[in-house]
Amino acid sequence: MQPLVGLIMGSKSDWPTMEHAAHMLEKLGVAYEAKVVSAHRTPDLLFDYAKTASDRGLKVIIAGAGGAAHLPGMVASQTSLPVLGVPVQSKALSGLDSLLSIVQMPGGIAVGTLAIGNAGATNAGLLAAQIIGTFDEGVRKAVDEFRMTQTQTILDNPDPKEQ
Ligand code: RP5
Repeated sequence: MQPLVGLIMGSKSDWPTMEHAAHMLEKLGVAYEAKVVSAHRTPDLLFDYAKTASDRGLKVIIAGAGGAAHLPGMVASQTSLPVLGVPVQSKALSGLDSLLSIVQMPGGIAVGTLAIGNAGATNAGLLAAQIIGTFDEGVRKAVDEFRMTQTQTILDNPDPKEQ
């Protein structure tokens, strides 16, 4: 299947976080490609990836990085596709460095910044699916069903002492 979402990250060490985005995309039936693309270690690859993304059929890019996390912003500078940034939780500063690096974009180049860590990666997958769902009926239905199931699961199990 033609990938619609590009799931990129600065390092293989980001995968335990970013796989949460992958799981959500898989759950919702969204075709994606996953790749390590580093702003600092492979800058030429970053430019090539971002510049060719739209022509290759991608509709959304999810970019996760930690520390001095320039990847989402630099990708956004090279493509008009929507870019969702996931701040990976760093060891030294618990991801606050990643968050601030990603969220504080100058006006004129947009990155949609998610929460630090696993929840942010999960929601990046969900938000990407919601964007794809604006033109793909099957994905839109999968998102609606996911949300209904989530709600019903809580309504069916309201006792916090029970598993
Ligand atoms: C960033 O530096 C990566 O996104 C990663 O979160 C962080 C550390 O990378 P490694 O040293 O673990 O490869 O570019």
